[in-house]
Formats: sequence, C-alpha cells, structure tokens
Amino acid sequence: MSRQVAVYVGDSLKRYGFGPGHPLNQQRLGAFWQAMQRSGFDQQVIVCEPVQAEQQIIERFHEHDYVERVKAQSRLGSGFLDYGDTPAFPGIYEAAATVVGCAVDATEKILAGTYQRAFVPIGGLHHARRDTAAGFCVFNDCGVVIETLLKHHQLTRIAYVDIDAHHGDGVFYAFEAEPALYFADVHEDGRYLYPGTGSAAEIGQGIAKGTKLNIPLPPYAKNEDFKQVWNFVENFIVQAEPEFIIFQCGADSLAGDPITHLKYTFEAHAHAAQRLCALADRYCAGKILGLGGGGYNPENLATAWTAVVAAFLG
Ligand code: ZLS
Ligand code: ZN
Repeated sequence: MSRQVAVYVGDSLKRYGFGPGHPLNQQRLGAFWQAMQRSGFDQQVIVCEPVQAEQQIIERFHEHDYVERVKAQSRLGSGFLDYGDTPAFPGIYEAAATVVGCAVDATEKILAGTYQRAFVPIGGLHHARRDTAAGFCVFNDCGVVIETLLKHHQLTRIAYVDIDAHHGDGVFYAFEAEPALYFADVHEDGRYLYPGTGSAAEIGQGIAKGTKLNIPLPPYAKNEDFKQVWNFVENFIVQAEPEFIIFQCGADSLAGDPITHLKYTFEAHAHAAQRLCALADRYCAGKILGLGGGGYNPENLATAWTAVVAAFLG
C-alpha cells in the first residue's frame, strides 16, 4: 500500500469564495498553495484535479428541495442562502458541489488504497444543515463524507475531529443520535462567537450518548490550553477505535484571525495532525482525510494547513 498524500488544488475549487469584502474569499487557496511551493511540499504530494459531485451524492446528506434551491439561486446569482453570511453568486452551485466532489473523491481513493491520506483545503464546511446553508457553508462536505462511509461502505466507527474556532454544529446536530460517529470538537465557546453551540454538556442523544465530545475554550486560549485538552480528544479516539478519521483543521483558531478570539499558533495544528496520524496508523491503516475549514488570515491558513500536510507526509 502506498503512503502517499493527495492534495486537491485547482481553479474550480478556488471558485468557492464570496468576493474580496468577505472573510471567505478566493485568495485563500492561492495563499495555501504558495506556502506549499515555498516549502517544497508541493513536490512531495500527489496534486489532484478537483471534481464536481453529482447531485445524488450531495443528496446523501442534503434534502433534495434544498439542493434545488441552491441551483436556482446559483442561476440567479444574487440574494443570500442564509441570514446574511452566505451570499449567492453565479456558479455557486458548481463551486459548492466541487468542494463535496473533492472530499468524496478523496474518501473513495483512501478507502481503495490509492493513497493513504488526503487534504482538501477548501473543505470542512461544517455549518451547513441538511436543509439550509449557514455560516459561509453551502454544502456540508463533512456530512456527505460521513453518510458515504456509513451507508455506502458500512463503517461502524468513524472519528470526526474538528479544531476550527467555530463549533461544527452542522455535523454535530445531523449525527447527534448516530452512535457510529465519534465526534470531537475543540472550539471557542459561544459567549462572543458564532454559532454559540457546543457546550460540554452536549454529549449525544439516545443510543449515541457518549459518542460526542465538545470542548469549548474561553476566548484568548493558547497552544498550552489546546494541548492540555487535546489529551481528552486523544483518549476519546483511542476508546472509539475508529476505522476512518476525518480532521477538520480550521485555521481561524490562530492568533491574528480577524473574526475569532483564539490565540493558537500553527503548532497546535501540527500537534493535532501528528497525533491523529499516529492514531490513524494504529487503528485504521493510516486512513485520514484532512479538510481545511475556516481561517481568514491568509498567512495563518497557509502555515497551519502546510503544517498539517507536513504531518501527513510524516
Ligand atoms: O466555521 O456571527 C455570525 C452571524 C451574524 C453576524 C454577521 N451577519 C452578517 C450575519 C449574522 C450572526 N456569523 C459568523 C459566521 C462565521 C462562519 C465561520 C465558518 C467556519 O470558519 C467554517 C468555514 C460571522 N463571523 C464573521 C462574519 N460572520 C462576517 C464578517 C464580515 C462580513 C462581511 C461579509 C459578510 C457580511 C459583511 C460578513 C460576515
Ligand atoms: Zn471557523
């Protein structure tokens, strides 16, 4: 089996962006790839051309009527898909479907053994719900990947680890009662930050009680605070014994992000990625999918995501 790492980059993925005045703009992919080139890692990874997901794949997670609504707004090219964070633009359907396409393609190839690990920089759109967009997220690629692993590959133990500053509410509430999804999320608490959910008391519903771990940190938390709680995440993954790990590594938890208040450095991301790779090697033959998530300071996202790819390379 090859130990190679795939990274998805290309213009069709770059199109997922809301314009120059928006935190989630089209400059982000370029900032990441430039850092990859500066460090020479671009030569060590398999560069994958982005692919657009078929509608039926998106509908593994999303409701048909919602997907049709995104298509209609995409043709119109104006208005909002939520309450003011997620503006429609012409071609937004194709751009959002491409994020899903890359995440699902990566998942299938990891499962097939084509490569062991993959990173999708614009993926990790963890706020979208089955029936609506939310917080810059049109289609929830994480949710589509989880449904794919559950329903199409019959996995029974999947780990989803999310270190974006914002709570992964779209993933959490969609799978709150699903015992096969072991969900761990370290995020800034909701006192000043969207979406305001993810208290430590939210541990899952019904038979899924205990399969969810939410760790809210106070604003201004640093690397040391992160590393301290990371031990809980690690113990949680160890007892889950996952068959596949999904890592949403949002870089908006670094100091200098314009819309959050956490104060990590890229070392938090490097630490999490290294430790998750070791767990992936132990439990799931190395199978780990990295999804970029947020990050609205270009230098931060470039260093944090490059550190994740470096850890994936070993
Ligand atoms: O996790 O805080 C909010 C919600 C609002 C305030 C902003 N207005 C526009 C809508 C209502 C309460 N939303 C957050 C969403 C954060 C999404 C993070 C995504 C992720 O990192 C995963 C990819 C928010 N924070 C900051 C903004 N929105 C925001 C800042 C500046 C602007 C410009 C463009 C748009 C409107 C003006 C906008 C949003
Ligand atoms: Zn975020």
